[in-house]
Amino acid sequence: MTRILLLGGTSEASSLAKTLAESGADAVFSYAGRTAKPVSQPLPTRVGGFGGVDGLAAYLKAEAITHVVDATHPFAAQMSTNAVQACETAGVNLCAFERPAWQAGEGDTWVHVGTIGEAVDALPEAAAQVFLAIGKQNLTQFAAKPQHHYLLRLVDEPEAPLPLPHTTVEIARGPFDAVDDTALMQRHGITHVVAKNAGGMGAAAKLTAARGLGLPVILIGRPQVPVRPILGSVAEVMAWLSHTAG
Ligand code: 3Y8
Ligand code: NAP
Repeated sequence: MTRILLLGGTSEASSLAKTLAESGADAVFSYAGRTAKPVSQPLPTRVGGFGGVDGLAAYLKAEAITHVVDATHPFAAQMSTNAVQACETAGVNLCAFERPAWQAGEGDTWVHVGTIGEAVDALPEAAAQVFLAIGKQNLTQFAAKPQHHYLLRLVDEPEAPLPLPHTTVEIARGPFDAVDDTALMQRHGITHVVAKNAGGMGAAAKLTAARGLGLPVILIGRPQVPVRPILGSVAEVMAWLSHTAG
């Protein structure tokens, strides 16, 4: 009997959840609990970590999970790594459902970097207006360049003081729109954009806006995760589930 754990937190996970619910699949949706009010899902939903690899392996056994679909964000490298190890231990089928990385197009001025630290190094010495659209978890390293004014877009109001001296905080949850992002970046006189190569549509608006405004984008490459099958559409995941059933 197929029972699915869907590791969520992305637009892909939400679209898969809808199809699974419509098909009457026995599935559980999982959030990390990173945001105050995550978007509700049409599946039974659990929130919070599993307690590392062992905790996830124990959960898979206790819940008689037969398939894990890792539809977490390409930068959720710890979750993806844990899923590979836990599914191996528990003998559970695993696939990733992931969107491809963004590719530069005509008119894009992208500076590719490998880490957050390299993104900080890629910022100029002279004070600039930086749209730091990477969320809340990786801000501290930018304190090495306090001379810039940082426009931060966060999902929730920050609970603790921010680690940067000059900031403007925009509270918003994507997916975002290029027209709105263009107006936002013009309003704040943005000169540089820093982004993760998330891929997908939900966060691409700022790249389109940067292209239109002729601004450079410092683009952080994806972290390494262990090899596992990667599918690119809801249809492929549904086919994988039926091919590996039983
Ligand atoms: C908690 C669930 C859906 C999913 C929507 C996608 C699109 C909108 C764009 C910018 C970039 C960023 C950030 C972003 C986007 C989607 C998707 C996506 C980027 C929610 C969500 C959770 C999170 C966690 C949050 C991180 C942060 C990253 C903001 C829900 C809204 C910057 C990633 O405050 C925090 O601690 C936020 C943490 C991880 C990255 C970071 O390191 O700070 N996402 N985002 C999930 C959980 O608890 O398991 O609250 O409803 C989901 C979405 N965020 O269902 O339609 O699919 O990517 N999320 C990035 O790409 O760089 C914003 O501002 O331009
Ligand atoms: P991460 O660094 O890879 O994971 C850290 C820990 O958070 C994991 O070890 C696990 O805790 C827990 N966790 C992560 N995702 C989970 C999930 N879907 N369900 C249950 N526990 C989860 O993860 P992250 O980058 O903080 O991402 C957290 C969530 O935000 C994920 O759902 C991800 O899809 C979403 N998201 C992240 C980004 C991003 O830029 N990182 C962007 C958009 C959405 P235990 O070890 O205790 O099991």
